[in-house]
Amino acid sequence: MIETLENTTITSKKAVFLKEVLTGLNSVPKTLPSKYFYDKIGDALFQQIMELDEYYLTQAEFEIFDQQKKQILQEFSPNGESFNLVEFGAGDGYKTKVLLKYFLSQKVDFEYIPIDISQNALDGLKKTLNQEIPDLNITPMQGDYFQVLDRLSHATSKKNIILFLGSNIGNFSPTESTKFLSQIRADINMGDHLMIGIDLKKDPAKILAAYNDQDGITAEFNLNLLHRINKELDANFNPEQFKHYPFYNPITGECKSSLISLQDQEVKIGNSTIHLSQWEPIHTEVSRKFSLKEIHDLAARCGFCITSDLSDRHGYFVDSIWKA
Ligand code: AVJ
Repeated sequence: MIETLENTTITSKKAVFLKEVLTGLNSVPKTLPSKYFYDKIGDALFQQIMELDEYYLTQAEFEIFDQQKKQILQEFSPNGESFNLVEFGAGDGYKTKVLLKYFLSQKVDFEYIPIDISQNALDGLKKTLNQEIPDLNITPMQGDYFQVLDRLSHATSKKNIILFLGSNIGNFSPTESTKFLSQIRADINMGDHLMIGIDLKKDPAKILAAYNDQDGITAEFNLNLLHRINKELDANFNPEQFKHYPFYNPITGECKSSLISLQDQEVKIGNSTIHLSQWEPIHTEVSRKFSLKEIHDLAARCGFCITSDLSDRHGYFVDSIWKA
């Protein structure tokens, strides 16, 4: 019985994946959804990306936490009140750990609630944190961000602090970000906080290098999408016939990644056949960069007040603290 249920879930997940891939590849221009980057191999490649010199985002946000953790705690808990620390898409916790350790050293009473769609990621995170920070009160929650948030804001009178780090907001279109952040605003209580990490507009060369590293890790990360489709959807992409090509538009702030077809080719996916012309792009990801003014407008549009903008010494990145 259980097996049947599980199989149904697996089958329908696969059906959704297939449908989204075919819809994207039948669009003009062709697109593939970036959320499918993150299978086991994609997770590991992103891990490697975060360690690259060119990928300044991680170091910048790490520096902000390391240098300004005292101020962050002061904003979250001015009178030492306890809170829930809810993180959306926690990943490996590399940056968050700085805050967790500091808060504990200051004897703050808080519960860390990482939320992720992937139970696998959460299990790994819980295991590492239990080893590294045994005193931490951690309650991972698997599921949709908003289900969990809704449960929390109704279940406790405790203050909620939401973390949405790493410039993950950059993957959303302007409409999607407004919708997502307004929904957070609607689900939390007066006085709750959101700390959002956002990559800033800067020298276009610096941005492009972050998405086109020397070692070709980002290229591998982008091409892994084709490998994954081959494995999971019975397709026959030849990844060698595609070139990773990122480009940055300083006006919109969009850094877009694409895969360019190196020749005329046909690809079979399940029962469908897709034609690609030579030099035809498949758009795979947007990583949008913001000006401070755009961040302030976004906060206002979604019903938040900004209480502070914390930046690294180069001014590459900002962790913006918003209050409901
Ligand atoms: C995890 C979505 C923030 O857009 O910078 C890194 C993903 N893509 N290199 C980003 C990514 C290519 C990353 N985010």
